[in-house]
Amino acid sequence: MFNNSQILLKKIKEYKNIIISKHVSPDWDTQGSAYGLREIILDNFEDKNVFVVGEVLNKGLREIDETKLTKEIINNAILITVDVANFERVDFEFKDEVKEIFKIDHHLEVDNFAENKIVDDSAIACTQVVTLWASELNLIISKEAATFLYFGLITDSGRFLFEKTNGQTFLAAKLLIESGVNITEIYSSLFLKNLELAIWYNKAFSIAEFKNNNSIAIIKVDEDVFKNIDLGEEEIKSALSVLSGIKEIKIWLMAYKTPFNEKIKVSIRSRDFDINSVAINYNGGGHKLASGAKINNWDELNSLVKDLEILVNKK
Ligand SMILES: [Mn+2]
Repeated sequence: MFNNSQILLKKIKEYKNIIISKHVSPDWDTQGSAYGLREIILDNFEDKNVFVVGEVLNKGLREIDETKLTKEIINNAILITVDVANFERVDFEFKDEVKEIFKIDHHLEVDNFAENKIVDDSAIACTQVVTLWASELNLIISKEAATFLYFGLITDSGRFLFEKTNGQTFLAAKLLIESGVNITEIYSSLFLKNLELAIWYNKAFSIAEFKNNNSIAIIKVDEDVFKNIDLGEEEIKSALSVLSGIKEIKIWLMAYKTPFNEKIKVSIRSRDFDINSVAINYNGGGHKLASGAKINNWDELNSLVKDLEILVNKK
């Protein structure tokens, strides 16, 4: 099914030392792919050293495996990158010093940094690619591996809501559930929020501004919010979701200034407008329907919003 399934198998057999790296600012898809693949390799192949490197999601720490690496190991290892399109986003200091690189990904192929790869840009998640690859080769997927992989599948697909969710996504979900994942536990750990976060979501909705006949909605967050609430940047940012799923709102965004950064970061979302085409003009970019930007001041936000209005009104 995938072009290079056998090559990846061959490479794993060939190398004793395997390093798996995530993308910078990890999410569950890259981390679930990395941990899931590590478990699959350890469960199916004898005598392998597998090192997962990079930042640990939500912990602000580096993976402990990084401390176990020596120059000798790195020089003789294969590096498998998961969920990373661009080489510069591979979160590994010594990525230039490994023997070879294999890429597993689901983003558009824009940076040909690995000679061998499995890239399926129709997949909603990288963990979908890892799961279907393992299944194709009849590899054992333990409950532990499946749990890591399911985390990525469920988050990148927005609980099977996003556009690219397809039959292959549900096939991967079926395989993982049959491997024993406890979906209730996973949903609780991902989606149960504490009261403070719920209160912030409520506040975020109440300060939203609506423009262009309600087709554009903006939540502006200044430094004071960060100083007065005991929530991290990711949690504060996640309140953007309170504006999703509302018929009138075609584009919704959050612009926020943290006390630790000079710039104002902007997260932009839409169901059907190519907001990325605007974001790239404001020091940003991402996906067609989910993108980000970085601006210098609140005046620039007005100009960004104007551009979004033009985008909406064009249709
Ligand atoms: Mn992903």
